Amino acid sequence: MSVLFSAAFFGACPRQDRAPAPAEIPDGEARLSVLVYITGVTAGSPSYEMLAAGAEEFAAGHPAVRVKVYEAGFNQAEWEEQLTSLVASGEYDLVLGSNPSLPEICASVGEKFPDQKFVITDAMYSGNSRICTYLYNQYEQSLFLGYLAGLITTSGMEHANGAKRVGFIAAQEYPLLDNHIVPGFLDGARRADPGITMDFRVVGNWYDANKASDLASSMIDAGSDVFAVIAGGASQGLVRTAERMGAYVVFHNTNEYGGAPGVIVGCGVMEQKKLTMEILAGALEGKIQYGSSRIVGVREGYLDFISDDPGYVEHVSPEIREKFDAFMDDIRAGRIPYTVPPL
Ligand code: RBF
Repeated sequence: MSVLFSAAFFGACPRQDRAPAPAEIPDGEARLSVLVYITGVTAGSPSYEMLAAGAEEFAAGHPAVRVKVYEAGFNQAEWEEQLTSLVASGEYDLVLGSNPSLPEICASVGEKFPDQKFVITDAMYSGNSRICTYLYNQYEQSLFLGYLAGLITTSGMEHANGAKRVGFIAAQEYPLLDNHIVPGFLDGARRADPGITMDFRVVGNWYDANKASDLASSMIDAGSDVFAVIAGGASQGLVRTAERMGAYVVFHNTNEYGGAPGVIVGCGVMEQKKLTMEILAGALEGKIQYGSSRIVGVREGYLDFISDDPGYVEHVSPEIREKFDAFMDDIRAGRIPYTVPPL
């Protein structure tokens, strides 16, 4: 995929069932049984938390919908086998998940169970009649968070040093991270100042906050003063170290300002809960377009920056906010040209 976006484009498992008594189901409303397949652990990973919350909220408002949330745990080698046995039960009309690596697993499971349907967010896969995907335009979110990081690292804000260096801590490398999230962040930072460099390091898993903390500490010593992090539960290690040593963090996907005021100084938002509820509404009405994939970003209403939180307003200098708010307005209006690399 290579699209110019300037104009118009484009473990163990706690189980939670919503099994309403048949009498509650309105006449004519189809029943829908949904497996929410969490590829990891829900707690600490906002994209999973929002997926589960959206599905449960939808089920709470629709007696005909039954939702089971299954946490597959961190052993990625087990995911396909676990999903296969869940699907083999024949209990679920729909498997709902959120992970770039899931479509391939679903395609393989679907070959054995041809009637199974899958909707996966945070992924791109088309041409399989059992699978529908929605990809968040993470290049775009990383672009604006990177721009904010670039403005801060080159500023006179309290913890900004003279090194013009930003840090990026990732749990693991995968195509969406390597091709969209990291390049978008660097692109954004360099729009603030082309001389900015980036220190990129990998934790090795999605839970080891101590390792993330050690990495952050050595990165701060090496000059990074503003960080991005895509590391699920491990992210908290960076946040605590940035708090202790004096550095800033911009956060993808969720409002984390309150977790470390004055340290987390910029948060994007991913409307995963909204999208989840829309998907289930579509599934209930039989309107999901299996085989298709859709990309959703700021202009489509699924990504944005949270600019009205005290964590931003009270802790980022007025000069930076003025520049960044103007940039966000341009992003929202489609006035910032950029090219999304192939995945
Ligand atoms: N993101 C999380 O927040 N927590 C996770 O445990 C997690 N596990 C992942 C495992 C794999 C194999 C891949 C490819 C991605 C994972 N992600 C996880 C990343 C997530 O899907 C998403 O890309 C990022 O959260 C950025 O939006």
